[in-house]
Amino acid sequence: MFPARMNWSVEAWIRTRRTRSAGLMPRAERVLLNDSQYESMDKTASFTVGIVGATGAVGQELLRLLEARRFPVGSLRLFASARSAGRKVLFAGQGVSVEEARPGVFAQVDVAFFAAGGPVTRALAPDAVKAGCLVIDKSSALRLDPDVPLVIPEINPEAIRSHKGIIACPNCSTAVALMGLWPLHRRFGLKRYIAATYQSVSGAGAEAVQELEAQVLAHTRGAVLQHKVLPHQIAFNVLPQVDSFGPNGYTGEETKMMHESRKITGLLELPVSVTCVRVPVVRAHSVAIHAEFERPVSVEAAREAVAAFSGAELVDDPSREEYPTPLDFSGKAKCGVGRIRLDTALSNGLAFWVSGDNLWKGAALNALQIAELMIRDGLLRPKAALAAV
Ligand code: 2RA
Repeated sequence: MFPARMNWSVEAWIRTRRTRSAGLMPRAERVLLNDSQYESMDKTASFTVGIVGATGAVGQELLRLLEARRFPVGSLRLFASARSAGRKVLFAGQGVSVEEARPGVFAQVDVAFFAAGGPVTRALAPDAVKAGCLVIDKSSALRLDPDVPLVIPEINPEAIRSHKGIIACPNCSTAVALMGLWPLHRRFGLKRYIAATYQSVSGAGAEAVQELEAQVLAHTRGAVLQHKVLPHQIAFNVLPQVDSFGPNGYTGEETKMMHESRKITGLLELPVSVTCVRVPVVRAHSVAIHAEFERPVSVEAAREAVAAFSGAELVDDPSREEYPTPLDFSGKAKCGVGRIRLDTALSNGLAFWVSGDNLWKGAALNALQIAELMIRDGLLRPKAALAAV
């Protein structure tokens, strides 16, 4: 079993150049265990954990969180494309070889985190399920499949019980928005919401982060700013496009936010209209939300509801110019909610702002929290233990 560590290891901090990119590395003191299910997990069990897409940005965050949150890893299998096979990745002070992700590799794996995109999930998740491995999927491939629960543990934890081998995680902008919307829905009854996102470049992958950095550097040298990952220059700019456009003029990202919000909240007809915008921020997405509710609202009651919600941190003191920012919420388990005020255009309306880590709550952390919950509730057991019964 890998050694459980109390704090971040030095090795974890220097793992790759990618995670050393400015602003991409969260500060150590922000790695919190206090929402981990560790204390109530079965610590006698140890799991064979797989990560598909281990060398990508989300895969790397999963490794850091598995260690920081003391997930009971007995054995670790790292999978990636054939190109990355053979590379060594450091986990808990030991080098782990990356294997090619292909059918047949899941026979011994208890739980596999898929973070390699829709086509890989479609190609390999059924094989993993057949091998008795629980798949926790970050891709968008199966999120709206009625047989696949789409789960944010602070919102719809009960949904994990209906899985048939695969549990999906929401898109990062949906997750961040819902961490602000959910406590307000519980208090006032959500009727509709309209939002604009401010999405960091890490949402588009490590290459987009490098593109932003290269553009900033080129600008300081008076050189031409080139782009190939994002559709236009992102440095000193904002792009009202995340993902490609559909026939109705909305992008894939905007459509995901609408459908996923409905599925997770259970408000199946919820009217949602979103404009998704890429901004030159390295890490953590923000969302400006205008929401209408069934019942009368007040700023005080809204602040109370947010402060009482386990997934959010209230940062809302206009007199001291205090509100959440993406820098402050990079590497935080919770999402920050602030700028809460009465909406001047909606009845029973509130306007507010949420910032949250797209690579953590929007991806790796949410996936890990699902596994922690499954273990805590006795729904995930090592295959070896099951065979011995
Ligand atoms: C983005 N939400 O930020 C996407 C990543 N899934 O581009």
